[in-house]
Amino acid sequence: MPEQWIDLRSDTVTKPSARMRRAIAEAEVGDDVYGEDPTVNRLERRAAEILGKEAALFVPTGTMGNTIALKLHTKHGEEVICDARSHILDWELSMLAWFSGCLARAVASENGILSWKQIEAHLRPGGAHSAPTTVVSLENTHNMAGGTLYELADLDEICGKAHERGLKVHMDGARVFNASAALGVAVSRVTRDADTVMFCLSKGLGAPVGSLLAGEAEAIERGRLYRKRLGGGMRQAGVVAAAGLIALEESPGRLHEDHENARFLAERLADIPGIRIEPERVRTNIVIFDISGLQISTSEFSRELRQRGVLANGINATHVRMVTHVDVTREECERAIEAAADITRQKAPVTVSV
Ligand code: TLP
Repeated sequence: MPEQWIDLRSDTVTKPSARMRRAIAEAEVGDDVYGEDPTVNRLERRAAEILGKEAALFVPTGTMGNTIALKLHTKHGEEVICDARSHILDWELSMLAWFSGCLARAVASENGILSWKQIEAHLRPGGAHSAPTTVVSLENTHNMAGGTLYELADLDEICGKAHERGLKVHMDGARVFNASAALGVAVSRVTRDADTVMFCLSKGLGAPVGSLLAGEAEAIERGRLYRKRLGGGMRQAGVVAAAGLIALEESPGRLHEDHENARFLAERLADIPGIRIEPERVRTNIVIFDISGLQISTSEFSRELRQRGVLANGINATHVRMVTHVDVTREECERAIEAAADITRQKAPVTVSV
């Protein structure tokens, strides 16, 4: 793929920085399945510290982190409450059913963010006729709702009430550092009351590979066995963990730039006839806009963008997603907007006045 493409498909597409590449080359390694990789051990300790948890486990992907977390908190035949557009429900190949033998109780929400009231209405007590709810899974930020996030007061209420009811709370925090940057609080404040938190190094933080699952030491120790069962025992994984340590150090402080670029994209897209988006709702790095006002499909829109050097995908028949990250500049966002405007000039329905 030519270097000059403006790649807004996801924040997963970032390439490791020069510092990360140096750290990769110089990483001290050992066999992590024996617990002997010093770089992985450092990364796990550092991640736990930053999130304010007892321990953390390095896993290859966010999907594996979520899968292990939900397994830790459930037994076969239970229910997990989540928003209806959650990643765990729509994009993880039914791992909740496949690995944990549980059902997702999907709760429809307007912006991906659940309230305790909505959760409470869907709790199942268990007994002769219903499977019990045992976990609440919160996606923060919420990917398919456009990078939306939980306000701290709502998070506190959900975690407090869930714990009173004996439920566990898992946070799919693939982009929890984006939530923390948008709220202007330490990430440990955002994750404080969740029993487990998964976050990705390989999204906004810009590392090439890896995610962490953090929680109580006892749970994380059990999680290590599930990671092995899932094929995630990675041996000399210090080579990738080394980049993760740099990502934790250098990336959280720059996420506001991605958020500003996303807001900029949203504001300019909103001005284009046929495109609909409410820019003030864009608070982190994901921009999802409605192109149903144009007479073309999202796949055709993506194809047209591609012909103009811009990569972005449709998430359904009517909406397109653009994600900002460390490898897109403001100037490239401007070019992406120009490409979208150019398509709409050619495709927008012509209004004929008589
Ligand atoms: N999201 C990817 C795709 O899978 C859609 C992306 O491009 O945004 N939780 C959330 C909220 C995510 O957005 C993702 C990945 C994951 C979990 C899974 O992470 P990976 O891809 O590392 O398994």
